[in-house]
Amino acid sequence: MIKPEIQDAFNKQINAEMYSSYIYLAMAAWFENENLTGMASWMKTQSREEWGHAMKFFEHLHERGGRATLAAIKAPPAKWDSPTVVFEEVAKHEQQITGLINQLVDLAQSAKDHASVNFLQWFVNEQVEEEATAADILHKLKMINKSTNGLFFLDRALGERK
Ligand code: OFO
Repeated sequence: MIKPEIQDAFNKQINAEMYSSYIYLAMAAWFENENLTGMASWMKTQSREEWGHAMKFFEHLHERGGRATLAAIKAPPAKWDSPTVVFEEVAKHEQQITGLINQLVDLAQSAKDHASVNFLQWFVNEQVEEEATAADILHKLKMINKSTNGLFFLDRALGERK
């Protein structure tokens, strides 16, 4: 049976992952409006992945005899000044999520909840990838600066994400 303090913290993380899904969907809508359909498609995939992250916590809670409780999801922003600003926010957001995951690991370790420590390792690894991907796209956007050609090719490349 999962301890109440771990259950509470995991329920908060479900909300944080749902917010991630929501903000990336909002970014997808912004990119659609900017006719950057490759970036919109990348964001929709990212949004679905985040929903999947929330579901991993949901399933873990129920497998351990706990219960997922769902809270209201805060409204994300609706517009950004440029693709670079969007990806700056993605990078910052993922760093915050990494911080939350690390806090969960600390909590699970101090509660001696080995199953949760083990479960959280997937997220520790995932965050390394998430931060690296966001930094890489941001770096490319800064390299191409205001080149329309560069943006066109980056948009096409991001649209190839499965
Ligand atoms: Fe972006 O990794 Fe979950 O939130």
